Amino acid sequence: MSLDFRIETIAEIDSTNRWVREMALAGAAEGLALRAERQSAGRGRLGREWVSPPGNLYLSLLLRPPRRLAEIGGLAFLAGIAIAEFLTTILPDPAAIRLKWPNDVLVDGRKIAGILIEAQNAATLTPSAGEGDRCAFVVLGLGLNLVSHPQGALYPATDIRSAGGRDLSPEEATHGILEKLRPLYALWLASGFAPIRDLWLALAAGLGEPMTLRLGTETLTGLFRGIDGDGHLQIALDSGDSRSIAAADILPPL
Ligand code: BT5
Repeated sequence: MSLDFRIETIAEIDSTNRWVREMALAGAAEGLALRAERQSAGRGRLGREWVSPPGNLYLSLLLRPPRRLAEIGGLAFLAGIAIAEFLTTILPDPAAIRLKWPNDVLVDGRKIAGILIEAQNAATLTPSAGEGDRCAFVVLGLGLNLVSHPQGALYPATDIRSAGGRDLSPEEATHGILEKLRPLYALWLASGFAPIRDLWLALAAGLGEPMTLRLGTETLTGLFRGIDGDGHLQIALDSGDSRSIAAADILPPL
């Protein structure tokens, strides 16, 4: 099965994720995509900002996978793999490209791309229809730094030009990433998260190494043990316990 994307472009918008979500609520079909030249209010996770000047890639895709909400987190891993695979065709040193849990792509330990998955619960849209925890749609947003990156972010950043890659336009990057994403999405639909997890682990940064995690006001230190079948991070704590973490931030260095 192959998914065809219908890519619209716009010079400026607050957030491509916000717009695609609005179109989805109005009934747009799977495959709608919006690319903006810049965003005035690009968003990250947990209400954070995504710095979005002209020259970089800001893209949001509308997907309608017939899946439960609990399974949707797998798409963030899948998107990271797609971006990493694309970057191996662009950057001089493929070994420098790594994935950081849950949703970042790193080059030489610096964040080059971020992914924001926003899923809509079908039951909220049609409360009487007995939808359980079915997903009505997902907006998969991705930002990839092509020619510039912000300074002073919590996690150090980079861009393709700074990392020694060749100059490429946001259009070219869009097509290159979608080409990698299509077969991965088909694989996920057909076989679930297990093969995605394997691909992700093969590209993961810092496996088996010390890590620091921030969960709200709590800080955890231990060894990064990988991810489980739900995409939760596995950490072997310095205290000797093991924990499985659904959501947190990894602090540098990883
Ligand atoms: C993310 O959040 O990494 C998800 C970013 C998703 C952006 C895309 S762009 C198209 C679509 N439309 C949207 O409105 N969003 C999506 P998070 O893991 O929370 O990381 C955010 C943090 O990364 C910020 O708090 C900064 O520290 C840092 N940051 C912000 N802009 C950055 C950039 N351009 N490059 C690298 N790091 C950045």
